[in-house]
Amino acid sequence: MINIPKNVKFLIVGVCSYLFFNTAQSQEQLKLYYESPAEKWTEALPIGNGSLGAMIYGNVSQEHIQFNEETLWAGKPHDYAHKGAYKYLGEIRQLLTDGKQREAQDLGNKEFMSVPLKQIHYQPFGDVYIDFPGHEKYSEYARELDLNNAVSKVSYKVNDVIYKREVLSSYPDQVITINLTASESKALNFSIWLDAIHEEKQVTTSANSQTLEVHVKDGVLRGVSTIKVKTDGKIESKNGKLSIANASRATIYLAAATNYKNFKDVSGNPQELVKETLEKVETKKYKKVKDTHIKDYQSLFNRFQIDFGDNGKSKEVTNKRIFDFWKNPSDPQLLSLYVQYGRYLMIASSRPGTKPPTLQGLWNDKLRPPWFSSYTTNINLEMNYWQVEIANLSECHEPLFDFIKDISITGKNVAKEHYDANGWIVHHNVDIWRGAAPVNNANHGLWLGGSGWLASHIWEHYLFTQDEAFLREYYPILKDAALFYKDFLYKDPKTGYLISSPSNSPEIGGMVAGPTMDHQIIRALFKSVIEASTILNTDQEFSKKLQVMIPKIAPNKIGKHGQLQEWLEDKDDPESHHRHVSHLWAVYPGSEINYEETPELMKAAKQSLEFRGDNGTGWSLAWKVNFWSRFKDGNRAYKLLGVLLSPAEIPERKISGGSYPNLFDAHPPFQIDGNFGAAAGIIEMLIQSHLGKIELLPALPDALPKGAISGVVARGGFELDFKWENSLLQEVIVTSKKGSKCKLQYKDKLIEFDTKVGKKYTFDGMLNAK
Ligand code: FUC
Repeated sequence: MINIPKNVKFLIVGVCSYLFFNTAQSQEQLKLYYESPAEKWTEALPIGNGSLGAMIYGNVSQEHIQFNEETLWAGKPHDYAHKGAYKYLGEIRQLLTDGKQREAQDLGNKEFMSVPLKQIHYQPFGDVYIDFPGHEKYSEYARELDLNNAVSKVSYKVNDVIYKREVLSSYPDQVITINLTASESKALNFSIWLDAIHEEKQVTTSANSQTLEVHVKDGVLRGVSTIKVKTDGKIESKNGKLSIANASRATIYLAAATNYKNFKDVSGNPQELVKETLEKVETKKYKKVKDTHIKDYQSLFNRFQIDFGDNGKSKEVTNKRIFDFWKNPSDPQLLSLYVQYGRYLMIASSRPGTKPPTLQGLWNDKLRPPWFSSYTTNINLEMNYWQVEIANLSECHEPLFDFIKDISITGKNVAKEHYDANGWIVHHNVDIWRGAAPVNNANHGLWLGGSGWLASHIWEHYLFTQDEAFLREYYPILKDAALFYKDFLYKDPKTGYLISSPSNSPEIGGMVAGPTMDHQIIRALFKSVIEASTILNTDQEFSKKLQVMIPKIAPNKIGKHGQLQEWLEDKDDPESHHRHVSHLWAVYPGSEINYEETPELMKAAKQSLEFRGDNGTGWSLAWKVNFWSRFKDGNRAYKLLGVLLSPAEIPERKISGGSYPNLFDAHPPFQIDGNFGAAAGIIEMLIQSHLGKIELLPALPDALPKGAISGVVARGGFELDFKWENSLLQEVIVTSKKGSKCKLQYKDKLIEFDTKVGKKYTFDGMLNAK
């Protein structure tokens, strides 16, 4: 049990009386807890406001807060398209038709790749250090991240004085705020300074503030960050540090900005931006900033609750819980905490006006981060957003739509230069300069599904929100994604089907003609454009062309091992445990393959997943949780969660994937996609709405016999609250946001009813109206 000093009262925020949650306790326990400071970055606790993030170590005698601002990247505005690459398209296709994969890849690498071949890195920004002299010996240490209010806290005792730290990143005030207090007056003495691991850096100190300027090594971006100290003690500037003496409290505001304005423009003035931000906030008291922050955060966070019960383990230290879950996965509250942590991380890294979370979200401490900490679009970036609609954070989807707007511009140029096609195309990776051309190596970089997959998020957002104005705004981008494939699809000389060539099934098997995944994505995209054009009463001609093409696209096929074929040819290796399971895209996140319309394909897809096995990298495990949920096998999904929630760094586990002590997902190394993807997967066990109806508890695992969820969102514009006991539905309330017709299913019972905007409809566990 964590030893929290009796007189440390953690703020319990106004938990409203949720319909199904009399459990202030289940809310109160939405915390990551530790009894010792972080030794490693993956033990530190993340905070963020969408653009400004930090990792807090909680060391006692020297606090370390490593921070990021999302626009500090290497590189400069750049057009990555390979001019005239399209001239080689026909030859590459022919080589593939002739079975000459090696030659096709060689030609691809020589004439078809991005210029330059690689994209560029996301960068760390800086570090705040705080020295507390005399705090080497301490007791009653506690460290936590409270998901109820997005505040990270540290408390401990030195010589009977209780010291407390709170750190938050405020979206309304655009600052990281550090608040330090001592329980006795004048007992707070510390010195604070900024530093960075960039070679080119400069620190200037004034009476009560310090400014760090950094310049990235390989690029044009500059970052400026200022800390400003407010205290009842005495501030002195000495030896490049701000020293604070005889205080009982101090508040430090940190603002940061760069000269990045957008992917074409780096004329921003970070000094000015930082100054303006601080001028607005520095007159405010900490309490005001904190209250505003909590109100803003809770306006998103409190919309959704999930409760699987609590067997007491929620009071234990988080790293121990992860370890115990590996040995015995019976800690239901850890699963609800995991879902809420996914929502917390989304609110912290994707707010209107900010950039989407990268592979590491907002959080990166390395000049050369794994995989550039960029946006990988052959699974990772999309997975980041799988939970966002269902978990009632629809606004947090906005940064992805802004991103899509950007790449529909750079991708248009790539469509022309590489394929002589209209519309826009994005391959498997994108950086902040919105590179859309194929990178790294033609054997995996030349993958054609990126734009189609991203465009599906526009359609999904519409399906959940029924927001026609949004659909109208984004229809041209959705249409142009389809326009590219309309021009690009190629009649396979061997089979006569329309196929995607050249491409690959993400990262397995090299360059091929006609990977199954591409065709699934393209069909789904075409269908969404056809439906959108009907809803918006526009573009009937174009819609007809797509309707004619759909049946000509190479279909899903069942191969000799009973598997869903990953490729046009029946060449799947049943021994392959590759992390990507791309040909099951149509099971999840797509829906073309399902039990009702295509039971044989569903069976084959399940066979393919059996072959891939139950291990995998973090995101791969998360994808499998979603697959098994769609296969309605909750116990198998739960088994995968057991792997995902086991300790990442225990060598005797001998498998990859898992979770770090701060519950960050381990690829390994840390990648945030698994956090988001598994949060979505847990919800997918409880509710699914991809087949024109809402199905309740479609894949409930035996390990979660009792629970409740509220504020969960279904396609069609519905919000639901429901609970279950002894693994049976007890009650459900449907709130209609758009007045659509509702189809609701539980086990074999399906009901259908008309709804009115804003009205609630209550049913018992047999779906009888109450
Ligand atoms: C894809 C995956 C890797 C990793 C990388 C960032 O290339 O195949 O596993 O997640 O993205």
